[in-house]
Amino acid sequence: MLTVFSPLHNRRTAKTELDGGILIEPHEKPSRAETILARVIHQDLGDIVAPDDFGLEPILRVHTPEYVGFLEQCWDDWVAADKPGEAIPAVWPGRGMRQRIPKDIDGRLGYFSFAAETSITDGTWEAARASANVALTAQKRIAQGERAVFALCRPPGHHAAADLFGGYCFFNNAAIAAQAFLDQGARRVAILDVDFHHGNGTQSIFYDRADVLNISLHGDPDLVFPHFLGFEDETGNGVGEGFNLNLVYPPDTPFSVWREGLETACERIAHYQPDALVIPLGVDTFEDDPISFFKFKSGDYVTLGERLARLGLPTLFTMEGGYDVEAIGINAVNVLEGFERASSG
Ligand code: SP5
Ligand code: ZN
Repeated sequence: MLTVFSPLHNRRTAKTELDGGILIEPHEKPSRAETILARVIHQDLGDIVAPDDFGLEPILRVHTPEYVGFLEQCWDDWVAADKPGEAIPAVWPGRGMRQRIPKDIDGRLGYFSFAAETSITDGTWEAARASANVALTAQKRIAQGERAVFALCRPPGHHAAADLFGGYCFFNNAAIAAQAFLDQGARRVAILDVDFHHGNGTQSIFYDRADVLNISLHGDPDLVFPHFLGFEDETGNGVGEGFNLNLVYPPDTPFSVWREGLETACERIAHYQPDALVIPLGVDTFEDDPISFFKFKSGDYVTLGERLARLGLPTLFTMEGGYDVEAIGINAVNVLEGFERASSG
């Protein structure tokens, strides 16, 4: 399987994540992508290519111009305002307040975010752009005939909405790639999000639409991040009614239980007959993940990849979460190797 990777992910090296009332070293750190890349090489998964630059146009198909402009400017505005640390939102347009974009950088940070764990730093813009280009390059390769491509995206994307960052995400790489398929003539695209967390950004981007079937399996948002979206009664809106599916699971869920939901998801996708499949791939479902509560074992990821391959669809994997850095390479590449084995066999 072809992998797309950009060393520019290293431009995002935040020093702080707000967690438990203190600033910790971020869970979402450069060694995540480097460890996955090392495993791709070690296992001889296939060629590794650098991304092309697609400019802002395909990003603006998913994100608002105001948001994109904010991300580009944020760090400079923060520095110009003489702030001592990294850019962290601390105030939001809560219930009953005005939904307008303020001039002040503190106001803008709150307007364009839904969580405070994700700080913006020097280089975040460049890394987020590179990550979107990684996904778009994978999309282009699939459009040119590749069966499956691994977009080794960092920073991740599935929490980012049209005009919100948070959950370590800035641009929604999976949504940008799905929209690119549609803009190039695909009639329908399916998204199957297997990260531990609900893909709230992806859901909100496509919630009113029938040309994208969005499915997410995740930890119960009554108990974990993103807390305010991802419940099973969210099924889509308007013409999009019936084209969003959330399957939620409690603490300590093993793969043997989760895979029943995977089966439901695969049946829905087969029935939908999409032209392409996008898999936001997080391995924070792992038993040793520091911020999650599922109990997947490394071998389970091979089984997951095998099942996805049996859908027989052109498939684009975007890297999302996974915070046990020691195991992240083995677990992510296990999915891809399982996929390859079931595709050729
Ligand atoms: C892409 C992705 O997986 N994003 C996840 C964002 C999670 N953000 C909230 C993290 C809260 C961590 N609380 C940790 C408690 C650990 N003891
Ligand atoms: Zn996650």
